[in-house]
Amino acid sequence: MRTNNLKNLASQNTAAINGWLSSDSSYVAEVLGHSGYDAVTVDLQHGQFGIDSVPKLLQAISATPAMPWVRSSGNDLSEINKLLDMGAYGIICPMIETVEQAEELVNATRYAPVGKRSFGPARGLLYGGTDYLEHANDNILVLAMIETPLGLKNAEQILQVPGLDGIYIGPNDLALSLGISPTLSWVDTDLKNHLPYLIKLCKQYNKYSGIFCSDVSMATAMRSYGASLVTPGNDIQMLRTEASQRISDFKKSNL
Ligand code: 3PY
Ligand code: MG
Repeated sequence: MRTNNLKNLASQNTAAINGWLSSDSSYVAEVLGHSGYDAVTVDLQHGQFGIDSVPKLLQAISATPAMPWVRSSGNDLSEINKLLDMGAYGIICPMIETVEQAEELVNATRYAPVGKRSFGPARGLLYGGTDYLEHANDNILVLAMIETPLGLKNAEQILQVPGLDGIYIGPNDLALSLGISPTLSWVDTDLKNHLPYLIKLCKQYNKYSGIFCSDVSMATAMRSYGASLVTPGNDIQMLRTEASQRISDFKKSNL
């Protein structure tokens, strides 16, 4: 089976950098994939497209060195089965709050005897290789999103669920559900305690830790705490930031 480079990077204690695709464009997916990211995640939860767009986006990422990942829209066995069959090499599942929900996620992502993933690997087989079935359980990365106070409280137990590789932290929802405005910088809120706590907990249990970051300085700080993978913003955010910067730079000339 094609090696999951993200697992290799983690075993070498090398940071992985992840691109985030919110737009329904295989061209943008391909551009991100060729930009040097180790993985590109198709965001089916908040991206502006439905599941029917996912195959073309994964095909585009598969034509690049980046690993194709998907954030599912929820913790749904049939949707997650389909995303893996479409060739996702990593699954990030939003809003996991309890051990039971983490176990359901493992059931949706792992073949028996570990879980209840149904057989029909389709594009997974094309991208992964003919021995996909034999190695899929060990090779595909499965991360539970911790982004609520209950998830935060149960994180230590969630991390010990067999078959789960680790967690992916959603700082925006975590802030919102703690009554903190997500527009505030994490350093000025209680997130400055919660984020390092979660990342260090993953280290303690030798588990994978990913985190969405608003910018590169946050990504750098999260890596300094030991995060395995950082996502410094999404495609649309980068486009808008760069466009606004160019307009503002031009206007400064007053010509
Ligand atoms: C969050 O920050 O809540 C996320 O889900 C990041 O995409
Ligand atoms: Mg979220």
